[in-house]
Amino acid sequence: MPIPSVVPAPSTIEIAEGDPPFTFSGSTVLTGDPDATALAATLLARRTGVAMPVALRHRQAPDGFAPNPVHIDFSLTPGLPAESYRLRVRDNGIEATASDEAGLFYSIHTLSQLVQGRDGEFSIPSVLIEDSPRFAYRGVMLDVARHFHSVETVKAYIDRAVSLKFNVLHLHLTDDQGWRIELHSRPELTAMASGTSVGGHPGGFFTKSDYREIVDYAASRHMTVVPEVDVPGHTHAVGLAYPELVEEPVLSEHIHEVVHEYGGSLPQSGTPYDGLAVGFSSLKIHDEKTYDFLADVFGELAGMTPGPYLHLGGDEALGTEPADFAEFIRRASELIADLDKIPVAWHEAGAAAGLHDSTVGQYWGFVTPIDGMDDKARAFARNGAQLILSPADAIYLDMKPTADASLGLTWANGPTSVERAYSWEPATVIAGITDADILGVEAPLWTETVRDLDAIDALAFPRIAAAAEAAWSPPTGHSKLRTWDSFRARVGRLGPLWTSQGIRFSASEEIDWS
Ligand code: TNX
Repeated sequence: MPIPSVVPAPSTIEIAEGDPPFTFSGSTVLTGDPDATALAATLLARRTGVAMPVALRHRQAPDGFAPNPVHIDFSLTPGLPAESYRLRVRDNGIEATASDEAGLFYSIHTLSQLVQGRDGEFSIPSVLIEDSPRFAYRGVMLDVARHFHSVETVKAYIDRAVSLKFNVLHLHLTDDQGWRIELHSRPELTAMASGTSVGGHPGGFFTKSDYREIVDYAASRHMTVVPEVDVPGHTHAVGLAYPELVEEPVLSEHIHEVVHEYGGSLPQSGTPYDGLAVGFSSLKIHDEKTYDFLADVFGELAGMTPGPYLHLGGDEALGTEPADFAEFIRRASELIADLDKIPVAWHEAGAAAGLHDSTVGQYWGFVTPIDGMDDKARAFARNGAQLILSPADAIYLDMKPTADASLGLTWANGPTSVERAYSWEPATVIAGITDADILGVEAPLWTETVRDLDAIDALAFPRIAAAAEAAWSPPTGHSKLRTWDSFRARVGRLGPLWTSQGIRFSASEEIDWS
């Protein structure tokens, strides 16, 4: 069977072997849904160099155009599930149908991937694809706290992610090293705590209008933004602006070890932190001023965020007593629920009695859980809420891809090969957790070592495609395409498309790039 170069693998694909392919010619016109035709014109022209006219009226060639043009037609028809589409390619035309704009949007990305050829000779094999997502939540996370990343970079990452059918951008907006979102209720945060990044590199922050620009850009690409304000730990930067809200840094053995390994200085009250250690900071748990602060921050963020989720962090509060942590998580999650948002928290919050029942958990343990992290994750499901799976030894995109890579970390059993990023199955990570308990899959990219878009690309690609397949495609065993060998063959054919999109992917030796 010829290799259909579609990633993530579609639910079903029939390749009409022997049938002539669709070829691009001067008489191809794009017809139908206006948004879809406009996007298809842009993406297909970028890939093929062939500019195709968009017909103004449905199924009609533009004036003065050759008779009997070959159509690529996009239409909305009721009947398919959300985000799903049907794509039929024949030599005499292409038809894409969906029940919603998101479905048509994804059909165009599939079409772009199917284009084969070079140097003016481009074709698309005759296929029939019927495709639906496995999970509703398909996320990528970008840490803009350890190193700040501009609106332009975030938009570029959105474009990359949506082309692999991701529909959530989780922005890690705050951490020990900086506060990256302007809030009118707490102006000191960005005024005092956004100036630097890891390594003493320049910092930055999003103004409220920058944030709106990102939210709107994402929405126009069928993507929801989930903002994270990480509390009660990861809050050293808060202390630069509001020293009365934070505890003294806990200088544990772990902190000394990290400083020894990576350099940098020990965290110090009132001084920006530019190292790589975690777990030394905390908001004051037993002070009402802390909850006034959270009410301001989450309240304003909720008003700026059209999506349903607010992420409260909750990870690695290493210096906080369990009872204090539980009390804090109870109040923070309730506050978010009272704002009519769904709280999201890293899996540690599952250990907190009183966690609001609606809180979605994000699991960052390993594919084979250790240290009881699976117990904490199961607690969310027991509450009747769902889980997002981000197994760190598979889809933490900030792990080194190879031992000699200059970028990336290694703590999660790194380096992480493309094969390891691919070879895991969501429903078997946490015993007792099945598809019904899983909201989705998210691939985080922490940015301790990541300063710009080239570095993002080099770490994310191609492993981000493995995460996309876990999030979108049928489970392992339910499709012939869901094997490592099929995946690497399909990914190997995406190099020219990725290059045409400006993606500086790592040409991993595990893949035969064609
Ligand atoms: C762990 S896993 C973190 C982050 C680091 C990351 C680096 C989790 C929720 N927190 O604070 O940036 O490792 O890989």
